[in-house]
Amino acid sequence: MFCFQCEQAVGGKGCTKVGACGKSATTAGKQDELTAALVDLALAVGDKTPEVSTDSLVMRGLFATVTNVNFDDSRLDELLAQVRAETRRLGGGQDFDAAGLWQGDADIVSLRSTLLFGLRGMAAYAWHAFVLGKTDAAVTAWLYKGLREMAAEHTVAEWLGLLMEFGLVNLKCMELLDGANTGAFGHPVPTKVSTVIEPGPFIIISGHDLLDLKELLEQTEGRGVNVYTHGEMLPAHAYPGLKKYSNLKGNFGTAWQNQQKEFDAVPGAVVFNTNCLMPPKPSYADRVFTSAVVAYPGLVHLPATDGRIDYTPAIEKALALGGYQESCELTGINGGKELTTGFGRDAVMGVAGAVIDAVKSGAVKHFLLVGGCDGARPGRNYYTELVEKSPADTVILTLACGKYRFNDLDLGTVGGLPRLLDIGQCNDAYSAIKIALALADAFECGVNDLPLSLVLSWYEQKAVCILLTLLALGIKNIRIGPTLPAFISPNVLGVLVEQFGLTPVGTPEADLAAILAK
Ligand code: SF4
Ligand code: SF3
Repeated sequence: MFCFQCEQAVGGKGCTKVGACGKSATTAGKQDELTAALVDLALAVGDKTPEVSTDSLVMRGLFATVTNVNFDDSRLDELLAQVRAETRRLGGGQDFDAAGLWQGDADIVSLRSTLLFGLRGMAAYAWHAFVLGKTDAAVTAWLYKGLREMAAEHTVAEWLGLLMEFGLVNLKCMELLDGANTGAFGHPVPTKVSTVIEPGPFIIISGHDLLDLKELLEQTEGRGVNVYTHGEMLPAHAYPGLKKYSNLKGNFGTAWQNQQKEFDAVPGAVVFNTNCLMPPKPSYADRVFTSAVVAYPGLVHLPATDGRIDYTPAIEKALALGGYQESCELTGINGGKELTTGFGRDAVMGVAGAVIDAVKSGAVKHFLLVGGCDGARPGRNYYTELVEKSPADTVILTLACGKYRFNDLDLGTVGGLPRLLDIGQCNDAYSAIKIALALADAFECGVNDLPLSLVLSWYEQKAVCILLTLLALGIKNIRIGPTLPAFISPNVLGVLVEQFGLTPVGTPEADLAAILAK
């Protein structure tokens, strides 16, 4: 096997025997085959407009190869058979060799892989919008185009051009998902989220798919089963269309990489509807359920009819386990008990006047966007320390699961605003971009001239597509860590540093000093 798509790539180079994520060599091989089959399908589609069922297949096929999503070979076989059948129906063949994905000149492999991983991330976002009935022709068309490029020869300059084109398409995709989520559930409103687990049966839901959560809330309502969010589901509490359910209680645990510890012998059921699923420990494997694109051998996969998930097995498990006897007080990783979320673009722009006044009066000197994916590496304490050490006249904007490094800290207020503003999930990077553009507008300058610095953490392929969007928008001097992607070759890194000022994170003290001197 060879896989180097996430931040856990062994030795900072790649996983070759077994994935650090728990993916087997067989599964990795099947994911490569599936990717190659998707390239063949895209070639067979050519410039025709495919059917919606083909679009859905391409999104699910790409999504199934994202880190910590699908570990189940039989489901990958099913997808592979569907993709090949559709390719044959369109008159195509099995031409693209999976081995070709990771071979060739180091810089070309680097650039081509970056595009492929970005495409996988975007497919996940496109899928979430698709299940809410929203598609964008340019986004869907680019999924096919991007796949076709895997089989094409390009110069370094041409690959870089494609990455920038893709970054702008991914912005459209995040806009599409923003519209789908806010259209279905309203605009997020600032909301305090409890970390106390009440007595009685409960289900924990982890992932990014808000529609799946809504269906779980409907199916558990009146059944005596409470629902708690986990990981990237936390921002769901802020949506009016979801917070109205009285059985949506609070948030359980922290970011994905702590799940094997936090779910140990948990007396409730756990449902994963997207990444990040880790191989479950025996102490809780019997109570973990997967849905939609997520799958793991031996775990019950929730059945679905016309996309509507039947949560009965999880509900029955939660009722049988019975939950905690007494209230269970959990905390964040720093011991804090209160989480606040819901500072999406609508909420922040609603107080734009106060934000602008706070900057003009000098109460707020700098905005730090500290966000992205969390992970297991010890160096990720950097993000906690950076936020803890940032001065009282800074506002911290955050999003995605990296927020769990500091979202239980009490950072107080500045200029009448909370100092820590959780914008939402990783895809709400769209909201962050809108907020930055609105600030630039208000101060009549470019985003790069604002007192705003981006310090990002990355783990998997959704972060790759978001980074490409930020670069395509011309946003410069982004700091990225905790380590650089294994798939970025030294020469490609050189280009990113030179053209975009992309910088690896250093120490919290040195980085803060440099940022605040801006
Ligand atoms: Fe390794 Fe990450 Fe690939 Fe898993 S997804 S095999 S940890 S590089
Ligand atoms: Fe987290 Fe997996 Fe990336 Fe959506 S849940 S941000 S890592």
